[in-house]
Amino acid sequence: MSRLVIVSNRVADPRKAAAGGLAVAIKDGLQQTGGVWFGWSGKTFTDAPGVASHSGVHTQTVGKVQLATVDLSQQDYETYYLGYSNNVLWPVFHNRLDLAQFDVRFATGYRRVNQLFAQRIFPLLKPSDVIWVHDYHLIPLAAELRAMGCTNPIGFFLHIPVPPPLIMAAIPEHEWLMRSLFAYDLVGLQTESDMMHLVRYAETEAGAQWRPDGYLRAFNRTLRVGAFPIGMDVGEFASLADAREGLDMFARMREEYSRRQLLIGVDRLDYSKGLPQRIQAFRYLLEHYPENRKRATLIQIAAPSREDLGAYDHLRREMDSLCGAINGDYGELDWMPVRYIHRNVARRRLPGVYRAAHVALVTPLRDGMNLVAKEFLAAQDPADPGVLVLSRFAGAAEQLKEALLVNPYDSQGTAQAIERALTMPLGERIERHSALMTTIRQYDVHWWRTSFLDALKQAVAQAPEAVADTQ
Ligand code: ADQ
Repeated sequence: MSRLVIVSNRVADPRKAAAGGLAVAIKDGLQQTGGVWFGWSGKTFTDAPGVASHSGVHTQTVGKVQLATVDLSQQDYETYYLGYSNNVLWPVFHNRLDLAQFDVRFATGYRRVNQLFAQRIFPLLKPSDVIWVHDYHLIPLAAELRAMGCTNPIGFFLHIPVPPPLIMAAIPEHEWLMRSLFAYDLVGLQTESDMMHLVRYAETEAGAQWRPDGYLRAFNRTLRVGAFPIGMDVGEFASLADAREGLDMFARMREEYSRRQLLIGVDRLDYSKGLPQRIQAFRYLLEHYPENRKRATLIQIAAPSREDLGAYDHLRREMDSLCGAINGDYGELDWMPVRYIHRNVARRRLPGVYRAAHVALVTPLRDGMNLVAKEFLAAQDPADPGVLVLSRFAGAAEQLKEALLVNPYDSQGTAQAIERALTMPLGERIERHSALMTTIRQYDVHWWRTSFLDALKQAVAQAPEAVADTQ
């Protein structure tokens, strides 16, 4: 069996349980075949420009897995990570051209760190290794590896959405990015609509030919493209829910909110997650459906995220102000409409919190998939499940059709859906939940990993010229 080499911006220690669904999936895959997980250590050092390329590899072995990391110079952190990854690619891919900061130094740093990664990974590779690269930080990595003579199968999975072609074309380096993608053997995306955006982009901007069997031909390369919606580890989550802390949390929440109907939101504090719009929709609900006053409480947990970036600081202040205003305007001595918690909640507590909630509000303006939606469903009591209100702009909406789908920009429509969720009869709740569970069980994280890796093997077997073309 081939050894798996995972490359992602950050590496999670497989021994730590807090890591979340993706880390679980990757850890499982690595432990089966043995392998390497390579990424940035999260540490930076201050040094002269460009010195990052001299950072050595730190290695640590955990069971059959070798963790290999590099440090980044402060300059690379600012240009590659904050600059190009999170001030260009993240906003543009989430349709927020207004927040993008195009700066040629960012693109240079992005390329430099991808080269550094390639230089450090290449000597670790064995001829039979299969390489799986993750996410927007590392789009050009395969091209850099190929330039060094790497002929291993290389797959790429993009966790965030693909924007419509014209929005993609606003990135000054879009042609270079796209050409780089063709150095992979397989590009996996979250949804069919992401796939169509990529195919349309490649057809219009690069004259690519799309074969209905899932292959794109351009730049003298053949690239397999497919949708592999990421799933969750339903079993792992169920055992967390049944563990003592999960049960304790559930009991405490149910007791605390015994006279209320609880709504829950769990997100990173990110402008893609539609948090201000969610508070506005909840405000609309209290205004126009007054029976919910003194009854419905929204707990919004928003984990701090990318705090070194200005757009996130602005969002934080906006949320403080919106939550303060709704509580000031509607709160009573014995009831506050919104409990806003700007902190991370330990993963082992999440199932209890989800299960105590009657309704989950998962209303991003744009999201690759959104695993919170799936986790909420997996944590419910099948005999008395809560209701998922889900943005149609989350990748998860393509699969989770039995949720109440909303347009998060429309506060009136979202408020109506919340009202419907709060008053939904038990029979309908059970029916919807059971259909949704069938989907998330079938397309779980193990399905995601194995179907991606099988497709990668197949892509290499069926298009042998793909690797040869780049040499
Ligand atoms: P994220 O944008 O981080 O990920 P999401 O999928 O919603 O989004 O969450 C990932 C994990 O973080 C979940 O396991 C969730 O429980 C946890 N989490 C989120 N907020 C939390 C909080 N406040 N406290 C504790 N835990 C929290 C990117 C893409 C998504 C895609 C994932 C996986 O943006 O669209 O679903 O990758 O591919």
